[in-house]
Amino acid sequence: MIILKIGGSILTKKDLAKPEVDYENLERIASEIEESLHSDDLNSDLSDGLIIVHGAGSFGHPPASKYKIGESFPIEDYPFKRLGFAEIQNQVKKLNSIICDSLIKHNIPVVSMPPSSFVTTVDKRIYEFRLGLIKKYIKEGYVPVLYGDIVLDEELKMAIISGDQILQYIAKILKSDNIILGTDVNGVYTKNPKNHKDSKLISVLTNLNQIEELESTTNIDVTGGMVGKVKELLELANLGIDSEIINANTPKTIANALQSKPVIGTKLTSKL
Ligand code: IP8
Repeated sequence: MIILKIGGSILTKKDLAKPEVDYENLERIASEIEESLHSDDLNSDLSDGLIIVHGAGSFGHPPASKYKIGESFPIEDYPFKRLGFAEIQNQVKKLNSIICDSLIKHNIPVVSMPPSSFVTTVDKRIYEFRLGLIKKYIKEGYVPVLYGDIVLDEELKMAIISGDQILQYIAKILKSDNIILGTDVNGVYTKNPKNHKDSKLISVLTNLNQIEELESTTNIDVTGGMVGKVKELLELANLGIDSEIINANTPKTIANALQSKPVIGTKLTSKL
């Protein structure tokens, strides 16, 4: 089985304050997934099923930061925070609906699974999760689509869960060994490639010490940008589950990765 995460920075115009879909990227990626699922030499990992997880981009991060989700608050602020919850949940659901529209147009039998309806967290980490239902959909030939969302938290009342945490959780339980993260850069660099010309792409990443500067991405990202992703994926690597970070902005990269063809990127592993 393959778990594919598509970053919010690919599917939305993430640096803009207002929510806006990047329709060009969405259309291209949907057609790359369609081509891969219907290719004649379908690789065995893909024939075992596909789960898509997407980020929230400009639909989720700006309101999550505006409402300071994840910080503790006095109880009299709860009505305001609840409205924030509603607004964020509604925004990311809208993005998910647009993404699913495009995937359906490309003949992909998606089933949208909003995490806020079946996931809870304790101190921002997943606690309850209805994985059995996802497994059933996969068995029936559907492609479940999950996304970064806002959920109930036992301690903080509400928390943001990133698509990366969802991906990590599912991969861990299903012991999936084909995990692909499509981002807007070629992989993990020694320094943020957007700010440092002398940064180098790390082709195999086994630990955080290989990264010289652990700064977050420049755009508003409440879930930690590339550093957040790397931490989730290294945790998987330590359990023997490898993954790769690739550039979903480069045409054909998602298609090639889904079809197990070589692509430029960073492999996260504990095996040298
Ligand atoms: O874009 C964040 O998910 P991510 C979810 O995968 C929200 O980090 C609601 C900001």
